[in-house]
Amino acid sequence: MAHTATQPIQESPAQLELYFRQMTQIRAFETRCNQAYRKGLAGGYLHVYIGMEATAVGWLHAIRQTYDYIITAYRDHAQPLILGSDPVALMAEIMGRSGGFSKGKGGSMHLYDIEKGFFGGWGIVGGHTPLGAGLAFGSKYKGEDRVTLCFLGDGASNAGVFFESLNMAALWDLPCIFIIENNEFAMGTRLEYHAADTELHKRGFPFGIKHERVDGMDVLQVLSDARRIVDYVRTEQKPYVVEIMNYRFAGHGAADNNRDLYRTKEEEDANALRDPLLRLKTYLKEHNIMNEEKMEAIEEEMEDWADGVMEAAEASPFPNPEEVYSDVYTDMEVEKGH
Ligand SMILES: Cc1ncc(C[n+]2csc(CCOP(=O)(O)OP(=O)(O)O)c2C)c(N)n1
Ligand SMILES: [Mg+2]
Repeated sequence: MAHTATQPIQESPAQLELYFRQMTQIRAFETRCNQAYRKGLAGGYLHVYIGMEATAVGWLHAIRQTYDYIITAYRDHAQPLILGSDPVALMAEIMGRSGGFSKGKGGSMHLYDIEKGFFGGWGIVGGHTPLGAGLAFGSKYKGEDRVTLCFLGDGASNAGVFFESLNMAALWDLPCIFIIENNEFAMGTRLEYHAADTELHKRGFPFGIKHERVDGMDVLQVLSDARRIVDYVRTEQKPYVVEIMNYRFAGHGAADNNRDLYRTKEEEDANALRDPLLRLKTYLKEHNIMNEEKMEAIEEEMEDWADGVMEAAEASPFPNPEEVYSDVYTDMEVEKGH
């Protein structure tokens, strides 16, 4: 989608540079995550966000960071990076080290940073969508004007619990934006094989929830749509269903080595032309905001940064096996009446 007069660019050169830096940073971090998995430095399940960077960057710059709430599924590395969570603690968690956010017991799928308003990182497909509704219920109940962003996948949009969440969100006018990241695949199953109606934003229709399909590859378009929708949800205190069009550049998870079983090289090559980083680079060049040299320097800087993050995370020791049962249950007193 080209930038037209209908999308006035309000971004300053410094903001544009920040979006470019963050998208490049996510890609470098995710590339290291895949490498760590292949080297046996990260176990369990690990899913990267390569190709979807513009979605998280655009949406997270449209909210009040650390005030508004965010929750997502297991493809969860990008959001905390954008929010400024400690990258070494993130990588250490992914590598199962004691310096991680959950002392290495959560792993890649369960990142968390509540101080930043980031509520995870959930592995059960669709299972976090009622939690998203619950976060929005909590803020509304307390009379706050927070907005909750609840990201979920195209596959998750078929889960029964998602429809229950939509019902409650509509019934109670919850300020929750359900952002369906349509990356065209649920593991190795293509969209048209898993969804009876592939226009996933229509999931909002039976509940009377406003819904629309938007582009997820152009960070400036994402920002402009996200700002408009966030503004509506914050002001009206009502839910919204967004279907954001992406493509999953990598395999489902780091262990997916058989992409050729469910898609062709031609399809991958065609989608590579939609690369959100490529698109932003073209924009920055065409508008004389940044030249090729400066962009390359930033890319190199991020590669070095990611190497440093990985090295520092690797230096963190593994948790002591005696701690296997600690922090499993909380002994926190729950205040009565809350
Ligand atoms: C309830 C449940 N069923 C099945 C799985 C196994 N599973 C993990 S990811 C996944 C696909 C989900 O695809 P999508 O929602 O499109 O998210 P994406 O991986 O594309 O981000 C499945 C079926 C699971 N984790 N939870
Ligand atoms: Mg998907």
